[in-house]
Amino acid sequence: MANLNETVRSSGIDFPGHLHTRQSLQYAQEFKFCDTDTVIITYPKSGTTWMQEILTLIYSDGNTLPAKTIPNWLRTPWIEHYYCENVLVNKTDHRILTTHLPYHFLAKPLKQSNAKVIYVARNPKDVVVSFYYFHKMANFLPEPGTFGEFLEKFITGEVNYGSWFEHIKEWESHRNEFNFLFITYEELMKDLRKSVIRLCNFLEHPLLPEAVDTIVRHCTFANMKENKMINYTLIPNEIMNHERGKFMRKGVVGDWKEHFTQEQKQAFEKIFQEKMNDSNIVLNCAL
Ligand code: PPS
Repeated sequence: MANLNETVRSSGIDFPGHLHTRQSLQYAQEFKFCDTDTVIITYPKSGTTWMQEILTLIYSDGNTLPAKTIPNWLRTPWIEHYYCENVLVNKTDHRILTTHLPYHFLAKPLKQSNAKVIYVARNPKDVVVSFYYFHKMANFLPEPGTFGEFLEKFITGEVNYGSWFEHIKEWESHRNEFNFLFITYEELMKDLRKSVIRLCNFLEHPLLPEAVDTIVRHCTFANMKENKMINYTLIPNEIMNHERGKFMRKGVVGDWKEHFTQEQKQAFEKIFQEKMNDSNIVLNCAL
C-alpha cells in the first residue's frame, strides 16, 4: 500500500493514508485489548521507537535476538495501521502495542481491559523540531515548508495526528481510568538504567541486573542507530527518503535551541502556559 499523497481524516484529525485507512481507524476504535497487553502511547517523535525497543528487551529478559531480527512494526505494531490486524493473528500473550491516537479514539475499548499503558512525553519544542525533519524525509507526510511555517501549524494542531497539546492533556487527565505510567524522553535520557528499572516495576517483570545492563547498552542512541530493525533503513527511498534525513537523527535533549529564534521561543512558551495551565503535567517546557 503506497497512497503517499492520501490523507484520512477522522474526528477532525488528519492521518497519513500510507499507513491508515477508514477501516484501520475503525479497527483501532473497536480493538480488543487483553489484560496482558502493554500499550505504548505517544504523540509522534516523543520516544516511541526507544520505548518499543526497551519493552521488547524487557519482555525478552534482555535477549537481544528479537530486537535484532524483527522490525519494530511487526513486534510492536501500531494498532491504527492498516497491517496491524494481520500482524496480530495468533499473537495473544504479552503483546506490545503502539499508538499515536488521541484518547477519545481509544478510551472505550481500552477501559474494558486492564492493559498496561505507558505514555511517553517529550518537550514539545524538541518534538516539533524532530517532526519537522521527519516531514522532510517521509514522503507520506506533506512538505513542511520553513521551520517557522511548520511551527505555526504545530501550535494550531493543523498537522497530521492533531494537536500535541490536546493529545497529552487528554491522555494525562484520564490517567486514573487506566493502569497508567507517565514517563518522559528526558527521563530516559537522564538515567536509562533507572528508567528501565522503573518500567520493570510497573510491568511487574523483574530482571536480573545483567539483563538490565544489556538493555541499557543496547538502547543507547548510537547502538539503536545501527539497528536496521528500528532505524527504518528497511523502508525504500520512495517512502522514506534516506538521502533527505535519518530517522535516528540526533537523539538529544534541547535541539530546539538550534532552531527556535528568540521570538519563536517566547511565543511558544506563552502559548504553552496558556494551553497547559489547566493540566497537572509537570513538563519543563524550557528544558
Ligand atoms: S515516531 O516516528 O513517532 O515513531 O518517532 P519516535 O520514535 O517517537 O521519535 C523519534 C525521535 O526519537 C529519537 N530516538 C532516540 N533518542 C535517544 N536515544 C535513543 N535510543 C533514541 N531512539 C530514538 C530519534 O532520534 C528521534 O528524535 P530526533 O530529535 O529527531 O533525533
